[in-house]
Amino acid sequence: MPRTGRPGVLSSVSVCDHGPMGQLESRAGMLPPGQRLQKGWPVTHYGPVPRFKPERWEFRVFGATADGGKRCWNHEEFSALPYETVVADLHCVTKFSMLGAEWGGVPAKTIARLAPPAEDVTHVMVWAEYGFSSNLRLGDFLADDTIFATHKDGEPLTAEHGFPVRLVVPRLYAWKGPKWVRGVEYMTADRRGFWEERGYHNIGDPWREQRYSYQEDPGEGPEL
Ligand SMILES: Nc1nc2c(c(=O)[nH]1)N[C@H]1C(S)=C(S)[C@@H](COP(=O)(O)O)O[C@H]1N2
Ligand SMILES: [Mo]
Repeated sequence: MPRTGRPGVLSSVSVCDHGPMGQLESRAGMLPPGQRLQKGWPVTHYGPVPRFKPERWEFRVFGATADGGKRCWNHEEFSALPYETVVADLHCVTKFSMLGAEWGGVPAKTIARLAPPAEDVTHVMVWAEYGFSSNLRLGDFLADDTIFATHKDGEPLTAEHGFPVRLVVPRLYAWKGPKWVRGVEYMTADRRGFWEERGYHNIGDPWREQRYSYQEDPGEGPEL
């Protein structure tokens, strides 16, 4: 895979802008502008770590589905879904980045294949325990490297990192990847999630440094 910079070195990424759906593969292992490399893996989230209750847990796809119904997987069923891995970086808006983790789990596009969205779906809301949520454009959700991760570097996630399932969206800031995911809502119009309502950018592309909602251009997010 060709690389235009050394891993962990901030180079002229801002001039190689391929647009909102850009060629992010070529940027793997590089630091977006304003980010610094983090050794180890810090824990960052709002609120308490939920306790996993296997008998009550389900992963639910709802909203504007193609057939109008809902789709649920219990933990056993979810664990049996086709497992894939993605090597990808995680960029926190508080400016640390973790590079080169191997995430294992179920690609979001697999979920969308098993529980397809209606034709007019434009966005998804990913829901987590305690009502945490984050909204994504359907294109970011369906990107090849967007994955509902159950494992990192071959080990099951720990509770504080999102066990049993967290979303990883390597092309966006890490708040767009809820830990402790419980569901996906297909939407025919955009709506802001938890951090997007509280001052963070509706799209959150780290390569464009889309950190805060005041940076949004017209049309990049629903009115606040
Ligand atoms: N449910 C939930 N998921 C969340 C958050 C949160 O507050 N709640 N914070 C996000 C943010 S801001 C970051 S940087 C990453 C951090 O993941 P980590 O703690 O595994 O490093 O989780 C994201 N997922
Ligand atoms: Mo973050």
